[in-house]
Amino acid sequence: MKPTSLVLNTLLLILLTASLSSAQWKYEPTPENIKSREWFQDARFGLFIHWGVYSVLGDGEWVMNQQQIPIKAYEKIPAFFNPTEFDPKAWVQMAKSAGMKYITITSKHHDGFAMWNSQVSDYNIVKRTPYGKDVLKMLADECQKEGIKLFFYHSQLDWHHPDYFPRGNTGGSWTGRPESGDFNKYLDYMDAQLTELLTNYGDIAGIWFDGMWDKKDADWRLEKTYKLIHQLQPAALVGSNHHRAPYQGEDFQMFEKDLPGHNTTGFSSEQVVGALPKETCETINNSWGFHLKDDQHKSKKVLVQYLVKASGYGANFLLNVGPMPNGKIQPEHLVSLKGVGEWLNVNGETIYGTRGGPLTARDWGVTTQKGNKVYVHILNWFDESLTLPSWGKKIKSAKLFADKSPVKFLENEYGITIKVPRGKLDEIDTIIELEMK
Ligand code: FHN
Repeated sequence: MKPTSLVLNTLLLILLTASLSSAQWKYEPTPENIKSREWFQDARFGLFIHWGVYSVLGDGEWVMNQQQIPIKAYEKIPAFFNPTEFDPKAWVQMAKSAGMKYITITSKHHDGFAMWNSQVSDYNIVKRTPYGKDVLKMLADECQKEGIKLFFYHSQLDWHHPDYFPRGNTGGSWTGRPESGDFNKYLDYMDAQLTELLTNYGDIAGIWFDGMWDKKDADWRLEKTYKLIHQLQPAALVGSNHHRAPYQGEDFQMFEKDLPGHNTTGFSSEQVVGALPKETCETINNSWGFHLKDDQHKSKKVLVQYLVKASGYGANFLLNVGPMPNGKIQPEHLVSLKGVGEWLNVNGETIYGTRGGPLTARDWGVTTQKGNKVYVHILNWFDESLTLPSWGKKIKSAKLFADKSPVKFLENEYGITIKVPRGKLDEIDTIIELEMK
């Protein structure tokens, strides 16, 4: 029987309304969310943790794809993952001592393995490993106790699920998955696992998505997933490492291994710096997941200067460690984190609660600001005087932050010249505190 024109018109109207409503979706963050964004920008420094069964192989978190390990073989690895020395208390204390205010840990990376007791799939740490404990629950409880906020990194890209189809640029036929599948069924699965993470683990500060770049033109149903997150936890912040301008529903913009607006890695060619709170992430050596041979451990100076530069750009710094399969953090990284914490113990006032300074970044360094204070962070300067362009406000006083000793300054048509005795220059960061009138 031919459908009447009424049926066809009605169908057309439904389709049109649906497409219009999604095209017109305007995300309005809740008051709780706006409050979270302020907290996030004040926090400035977080710990990124990439931890999964891949750490058993000690070859980074991409080992499944790089070695083209079929799912049938990769599924043998969880049986060797037994992190008996995992101590959530020690991890949280390490983060706090480093001056970090939040932790972002991988709940599921691209290998599809759930690091929590998922009821949606038994491909998880409780059901498939001899360790058999829900490490995310253990960490969430400790974070709650210690006042450290917890984000979950969640990979949209999945090299294990059969319905992640059509596949993208990675996790190809070598995985052994069928040449068919229903992507929306996979997204339902992803939403179901996100619901578990946002229901059973207390207050979650946010979701850190990654992997859209694997299928750039796919319909990732962001509106549905983001609405789900904002309904389950209105204060939770959503971010996604898609290297594009932020989408509706996102609450912060992330930059990977680059300061906002820079593109040293080539990841950020399409990325426009938006008005949302910003965060840059970087590895403590050269690897996200545990890598046996990676001894390129960044120095305290490099790490502190990256944190200071990020703050100068009005961005947070999310510094990554990749724990070992026994649940411990590499000793070299414990030392590095301790060093950054010691620096923040002395200079944290010029970082926490600040916003990007009145001057854009310069070769010599950056500025941060808080109230009527401007902090001039001289990172790379050897002369005894430095002239800054005026930003339209007069200086009331100037002092060396380190010892509060007065700093001479001159304001004239050329700008603001400050004089720093060579003997007081600090090889990591010479901070001049300007109090504005
Ligand atoms: O492929 C991931 C990678 O494993 C890691 O998680 C980083 C962290 O920013 N993000 C992707 C690479 O851009």
